[in-house]
Amino acid sequence: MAKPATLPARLKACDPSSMSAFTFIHAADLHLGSPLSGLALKDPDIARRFASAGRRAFEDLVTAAIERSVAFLIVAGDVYDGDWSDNTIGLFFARQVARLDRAGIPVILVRGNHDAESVITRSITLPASVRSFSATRAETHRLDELKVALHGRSFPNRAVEENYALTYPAALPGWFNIGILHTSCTGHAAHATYAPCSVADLTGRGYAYWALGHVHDYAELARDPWIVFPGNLQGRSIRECGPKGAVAVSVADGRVQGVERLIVDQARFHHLEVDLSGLAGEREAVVAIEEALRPLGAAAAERLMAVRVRLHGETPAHDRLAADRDGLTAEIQAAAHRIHEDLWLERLRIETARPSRAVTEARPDAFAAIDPATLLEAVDRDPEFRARARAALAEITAKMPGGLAEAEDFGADLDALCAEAEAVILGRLSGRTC
Ligand SMILES: [Mn+2]
Repeated sequence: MAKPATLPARLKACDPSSMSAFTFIHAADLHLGSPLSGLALKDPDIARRFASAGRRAFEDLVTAAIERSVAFLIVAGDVYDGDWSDNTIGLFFARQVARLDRAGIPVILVRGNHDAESVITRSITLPASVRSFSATRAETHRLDELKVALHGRSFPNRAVEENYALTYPAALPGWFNIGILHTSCTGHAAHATYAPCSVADLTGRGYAYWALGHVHDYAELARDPWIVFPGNLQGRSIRECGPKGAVAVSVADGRVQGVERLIVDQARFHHLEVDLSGLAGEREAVVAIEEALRPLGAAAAERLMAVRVRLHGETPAHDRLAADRDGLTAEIQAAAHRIHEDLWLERLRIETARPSRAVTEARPDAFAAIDPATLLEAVDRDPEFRARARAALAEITAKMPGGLAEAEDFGADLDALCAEAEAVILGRLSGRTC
């Protein structure tokens, strides 16, 4: 009994908050129930694996929280992507937070624009250790044993234009204060403006850590105090590239000692640019693409990897590449599989160009008078043709299912479409004359 008795005696000598050392996890934007969009994969089994990546990422985060015996888990908004179509996604979250509850790890969350009170119409009872914040005013949850004060406010509706940060209470003296806020902060090109605030508004509260959510890229806005966007847990499309996850924040003596990214994404998106300048043929092009893909095998590791390949540069192979898009797509996919079994071609963009002189030089005499490339370029510039092409595009776009036209960037660039059509025609012509 002598040993345990000495510890409280030492604790009493100092302020308890200065003695405690703990780690917590800060996550945001789980977007559970979100479909991974824009994936050009036709295999339904693969598509399903991509679609379940967000749930598996959260499962892994919960496992990491339990293994590390963290003190608590914060989710700074957008647990759900939107209203549940049935109870499946709500039950999934309930099951995961119950794992944390059994491990003695409380969960503290605010609602964001995607899971605002008015957006989510169903509910499932969560363990009592899961605490969420009011949507009418900022409030404080205290974890007495750690002397941690968590300040937060939920979104009542999708759009919050008020500067929520200014409504947050002053820091509790002698406590470790954390602000939890779903916000676009000073603005982000890819994210709508919600609960806008300045960095100065946040630092002015006197908290030790700001757990932000909403912006899907990892960002440290400040380190004194720490103001962090952990990014979303799982990238959902080619617009959300690179490693995704949460952060583990270690605290000792009432101060943040370190912020470590916990990468838990189960599927990753990557943009790959391949310069084919000067390469003579299709085979050389595929070899160059395979070499460019190779480093992604290591990055993929145990996860799915979706890569968008953009080919560019002036190459005599241009017409052939563009003329047989399906064949080239299959060859690139096969090259990707030689590197890693779960390296998937998300989309192929052929933006190479024909070397400007090569076309006319390569033409046999019979074609010199009527050079098809010159003819096509003239058609391309013709205002009447362009007007008809735009009208046709508008007609097709209107008939595409909701959101698809936008997701595919369909018809965004008439010049690129014309260049591709031109290449297809020239590729087929050269195939026939060679
Ligand atoms: Mn959001």
